[in-house]
Amino acid sequence: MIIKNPRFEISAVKPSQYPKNDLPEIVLVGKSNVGKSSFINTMINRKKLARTSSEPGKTRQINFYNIDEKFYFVDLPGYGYSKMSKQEQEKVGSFIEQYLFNSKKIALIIFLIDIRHSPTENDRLMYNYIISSNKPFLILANKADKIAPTKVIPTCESLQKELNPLMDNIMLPFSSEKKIYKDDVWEIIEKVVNGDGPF
Ligand SMILES: Nc1nc2c(ncn2[C@@H]2O[C@H](COP(=O)(O)OP(=O)(O)OP(=O)(O)O)[C@@H](O)[C@H]2O)c(=O)[nH]1
Ligand SMILES: [Mg+2]
Repeated sequence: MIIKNPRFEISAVKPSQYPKNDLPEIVLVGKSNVGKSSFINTMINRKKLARTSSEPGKTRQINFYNIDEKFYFVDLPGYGYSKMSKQEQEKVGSFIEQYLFNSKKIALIIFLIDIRHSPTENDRLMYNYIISSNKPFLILANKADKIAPTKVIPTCESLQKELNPLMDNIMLPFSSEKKIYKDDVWEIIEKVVNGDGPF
């Protein structure tokens, strides 16, 4: 997909602030610091459209990026940042739940986990939520540049075994640093956005 005019549209903290149109939404979920905001920048070839930080807890609201009036990338806050106050963690958790529960336009959930670590307890909760939501999803084992290239595929497979023993979900490695698997992910996004059925 050739992207011409990606733009930040709105930061929302409640459903009444979500965009009021019918564009499909592709939402990024995952723990804090796993690379959700960076993923958006990578996909659209912009360094700083979505704000990122080496400190976890950067994204605190629900940010909608309008991609050429075709779809939205929805950047959610991450979960599980232990240094955030309990109150703030609860607030962020309720933004995530409220969005996932209320939005009728989610076309694809992109679930990022860190390729270097076993899924966390919160990752498992998110995985179970996604399965029960019945929405299309894709799991990405991010930061693949951080491990040896020969280990990328086997590590991705063993992570998938942990999370999805039946191995029937789609899980790919990804790296915003090295841009690996970017084309494969675009292919899936295009299918979803064009309503071309299962990918
Ligand atoms: N090496 C490497 N670093 C990455 C990759 N993706 C993101 N990062 C780095 O990880 C840090 C966190 O990235 P963000 O994109 O802000 O993470 P996030 O998931 O949006 O974090 P929150 O907004 O706190 O939930 C930044 O320092 C990024 O540069 C990747 O694929 N490889
Ligand atoms: Mg972020």
